[in-house]
Amino acid sequence: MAGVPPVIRPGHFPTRRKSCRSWAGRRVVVSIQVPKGGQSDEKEQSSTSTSGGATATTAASGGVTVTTAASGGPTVVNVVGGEKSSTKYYLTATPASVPAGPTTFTFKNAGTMVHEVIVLKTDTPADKLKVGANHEVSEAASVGEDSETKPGKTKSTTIDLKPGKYVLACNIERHYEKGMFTAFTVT
Ligand SMILES: [Cu+2]
Repeated sequence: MAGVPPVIRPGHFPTRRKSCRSWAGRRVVVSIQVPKGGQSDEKEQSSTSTSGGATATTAASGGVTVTTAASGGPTVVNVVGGEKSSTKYYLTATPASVPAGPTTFTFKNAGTMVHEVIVLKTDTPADKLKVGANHEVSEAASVGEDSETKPGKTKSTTIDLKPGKYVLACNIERHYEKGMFTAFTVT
């Protein structure tokens, strides 16, 4: 019987002391800020992840790509180019055939030197273009290009393509001769 009161008293005193400190002490501010801060953080995180799940991610990954994907208009052609060796360069286009209309050529320079992509509208086979003394092909038939792009970089251009046969080529000196071209078709 004698042990019961002492147990209860200590329990009440700490409670009262906390209450008193809450009103009179500065520590109250700290104890209140912690739970509120935790709640607000959770709300911010959930709202950010919800809204950013699709929209923010797409926007951050590529401003140019977002425009084309969101509008649903231009067909996107991914062009990749670089060097296989010092004498053999390459250029690929995916897809290699698209329907007529606005087309975005996104060129990724996967090589170690500057490259470009010229879009030539010509019936001449991709590997039969005439090369000048300057080791470049004529750009008279060009309908657009992703100009000189540094290694690892990407450039995009949108061109309203008409049906026909095309050749994509890098026209930096000697690059076409080293195989930096590919056939392309618009239907
Ligand atoms: Cu090149």
